[in-house]
Formats: sequence, structure tokens, C-alpha cells
Amino acid sequence: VLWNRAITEAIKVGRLRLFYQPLMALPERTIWRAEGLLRMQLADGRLASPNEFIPIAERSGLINAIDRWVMAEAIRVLTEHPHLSLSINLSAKALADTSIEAELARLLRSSQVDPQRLTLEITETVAIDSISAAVERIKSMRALGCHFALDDFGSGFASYAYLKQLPVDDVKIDGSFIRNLDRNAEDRIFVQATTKMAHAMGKKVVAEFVESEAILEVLFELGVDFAQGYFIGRPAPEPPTAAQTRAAL
Ligand code: G
Ligand code: G
Ligand code: NA
Ligand code: MN
Repeated sequence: VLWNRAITEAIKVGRLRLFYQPLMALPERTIWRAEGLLRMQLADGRLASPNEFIPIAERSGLINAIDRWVMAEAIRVLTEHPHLSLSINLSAKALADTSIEAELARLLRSSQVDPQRLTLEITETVAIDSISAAVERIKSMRALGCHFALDDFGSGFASYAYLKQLPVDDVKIDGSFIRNLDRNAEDRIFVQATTKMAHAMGKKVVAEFVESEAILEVLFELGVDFAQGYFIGRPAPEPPTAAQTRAAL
């Protein structure tokens, strides 16, 4: 695949898609949030994963067009699903692109969507070029009313430095600490301590890679706020509906 050509084409003819993975609120077990995960439909119909094309788009600069598309799509879906809140993944480059913020402000204004229903996830595994510039950008985008999440917490080079400095609303604990949580004492200690720390800082905690009821029960016990993973739901082409929200009760 000639990725840069495929990406340009996909944006032009509408072959980018968001898939939606539900987040379950604890302890209520209600579902009113989802994470949008990007897919690109190739000429042969296959759906390409962002792991295949995001790194290439980051090098070529096409990432800015992708970030814009993802933001616009999220706002469109929030307009269509009034009960839903959505998280999207922003590239580290988005924090260096001043026009992204202007575009978000414009989208929020014209759609009239409550900005609090949108969370922007930034991953700590992507080295942030300038942390002070990132802090300023997050502050001014949060002033628009949207939320931020620090994704993959615990897996990067500078977890505590990022948590200390980045003004985020949610901490998403990396899935590597969750997938064996019901069997591994160290993972349990890490999740417990992270949850206490995040709560003391006024932040909510999300656990990803929740693959069983046993893990969900540990999260409940430790006071984690949201669970996401294959046990709750796989990424799907449509966001969770109001009916699913009620069914989760
Ligand atoms: O489902 P999964 O294969 O969707 O995602 C693979 C990786 O791609 C994850 O690290 C995820 O955070 C990232 N990712 C998913 N959607 C997007 C997106 O819209 N933009 C960016 N920059 N990364 C994304
Ligand atoms: O980097 P980020 O956390 O956004 O990436 C999430 C990735 O993890 C996506 O590729 C998503 O499809 C995948 N994922 C989501 N839930 C689970 C799960 O329960 N188990 C595993 N193994 N992967 C998951
Ligand atoms: Na994410
Ligand atoms: Mn993650």
C-alpha cells in the first residue's frame, strides 16, 4: 500500500471511519461514554488499523488532516447521539498545531454540542517535544470546555512527570497493568496506588483491557471510575445506544 496516497484518497472520498468502544461507569455499570478508534477502508475493503498508517502520517504531515477529520466526525456523532460522551485520540503533533484549537472552537460553536461531552486523549508513550508548550495548549483547549485524558499511563518514560504537569481530567491506566489484575499482586498495588493518587489530584481513573468479570470486580473494589475492554464491548461501527445504556444496569 502507498500509504500517503491511500490516506489522502481516504479523506477525500470518505473512507476513514471511527469505531466505538464503550466505557462502563462504575459502580453503576452504566454505559454513556465511548472511545472513537480510527479505521481506514482500503481499496480491497480491508479496514487498516491506525498502527499501520498513523506513524507514516505523522512523518508526512498528513496527521493534521487526520486529526481534523477525527474531531469533526466526533462532533457529528455527538450531535446525533445526545446521550453519549466521546473520547478521541489526538496525535502529539496536534498539541503543536495552533490551527487545531481554532478548528475545535469553530466545530463546538457551530454544533452547539456541550464541550464536556468530548474528551481528547493524549498518550504519554509519544514523546511530547515540549512539555511546557503542551501544558499551555491543553490549558487553552480545556478553556473551551472539553476534557483531556492521559492515555497508557504507566507505560512511558515519564509517567509521573506527565501526570504532575499535564492538566488532564482522566488518567487511563495502561492495559498491561489491567489484563492480569485478578491474578497479579503487583498490578493490583499499582492500580490501587494510581487510583488513590489520581483521586487525590481530582482526576477520574479509566482502566483499559478489561477482559473478564473477575477484573471488573477488582476495579470496582479499588474504586476505579470507568472500565473499558473486550469484556465490556469490542470496538464496533456504531456507538452504544440509549438501549444499551439501560441494558447495562
Ligand atoms: O483499536 P486499535 O487498533 O484501534 O488502535 C491502535 C492504536 O491506534 C492505539 O494506540 C490507538 O490509541 C491509536 N488510535 C486509534 N484511533 C486513533 C486516532 O483517531 N488518531 C490517532 N492519532 N491514533 C489513534
Ligand atoms: O492506545 P490506546 O489505548 O488508544 O489503544 C487501545 C487499543 O487496545 C486499541 O487497539 C483497541 O482496539 C485495543 N483494545 C481495546 N480493548 C482491549 C482489550 O480488552 N484487550 C486487548 N488486548 N486490546 C484491547
Ligand atoms: Na486511546
Ligand atoms: Mn490506551
